Amino acid sequence: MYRLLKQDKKAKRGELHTVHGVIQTPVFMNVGTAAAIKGAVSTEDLNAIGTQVELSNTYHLHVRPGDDVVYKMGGLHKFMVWDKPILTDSGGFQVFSLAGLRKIKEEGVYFNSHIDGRKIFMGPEQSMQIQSHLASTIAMAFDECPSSVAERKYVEDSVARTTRWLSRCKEEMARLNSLPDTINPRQMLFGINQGAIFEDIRIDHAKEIAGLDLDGYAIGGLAVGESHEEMYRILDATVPHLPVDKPTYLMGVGTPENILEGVDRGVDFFDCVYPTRNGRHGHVYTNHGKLNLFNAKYELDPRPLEEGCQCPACRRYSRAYIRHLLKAKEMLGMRLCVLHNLYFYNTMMAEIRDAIDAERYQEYKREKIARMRAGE
Ligand code: PRF
Ligand code: ZN
Repeated sequence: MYRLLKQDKKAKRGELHTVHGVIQTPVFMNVGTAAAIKGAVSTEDLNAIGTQVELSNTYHLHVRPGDDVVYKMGGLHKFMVWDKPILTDSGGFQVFSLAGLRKIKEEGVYFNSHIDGRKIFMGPEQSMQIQSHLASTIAMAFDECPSSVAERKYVEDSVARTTRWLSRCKEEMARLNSLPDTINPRQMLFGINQGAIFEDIRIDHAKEIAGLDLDGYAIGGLAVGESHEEMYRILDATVPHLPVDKPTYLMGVGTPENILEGVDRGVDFFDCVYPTRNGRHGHVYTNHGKLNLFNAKYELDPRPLEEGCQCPACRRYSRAYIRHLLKAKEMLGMRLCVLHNLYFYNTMMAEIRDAIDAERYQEYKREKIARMRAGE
């Protein structure tokens, strides 16, 4: 159940009540694709850096270790020892971005596993069954994410199919939630809006799925190659047609600035691999822009990654030491950068919530972006 606590212009401050606890929104979900945050980050670490929700992927866990293994181990929460909310993405997007040869049919998608090439079929029912086995807090509907340059006719047909798939997801989820041996019988379902960069298709689709009374609504198919301005234009057009009394989730977004702009347009949930992926490459986020620790100017820099940061890396270690670890390919180097980056994102979300509470979101956003753009 979502409670809208406050609105500051279009920015929403809310709470999503789940069987695994309450999520304060706006929130950034920390990405652990294969039930692990890349960079040797444990679930104890996640608790220490302010993580509210972890995100994993249906497709990856189905391929390895297999959702039957996770189910037999009591579900993802027990398996990875994380008792707070988990959102699982449906597999749709990952099949399109990762899998080899694939064929899209009305019943679902035929594709080859990116691990061993084995033939797999996934449709809305299979995706719901796998996510029910994983027993995540929130399951995502099975969708198709058309390319940002797809032609209008292709997008129209694809969105119509995604809508039919959504009805099948809803029906299957209701059936699974009523079975006696389902681990999480109160699993939530979020629908996904698509329509590439065609505003009218987006709006029609948003209106259509808004009537299905789902637990939340995602906007998919963005941050797939279009410009930031195009993404903001689609958000401006689409979000007003999604229910304000349900959470809105912008999938796979983005940079700190993208998140600040998304919140400004009414988005509650975000996820992105940037903080983890960039951290593993020695790129760290700060209030004064992004630093590349491989830069020679940090060789003798005794300062923490960010002055005043309370993350596990900045409380002890210098830029010079972390730079050395990265150059020596020591795992600790990556780990510290990832912890700092996730802490930076999670802390920014807490600042965003405070700013909306205090009705000074515009001012906060303007200042934060200006500071990050100004650099060191
Ligand atoms: N659909 C799904 N997952 C996603 C996306 C999508 O369109 C995106 C697009 N940015 C990221 N993750 N199911
Ligand atoms: Zn830090």
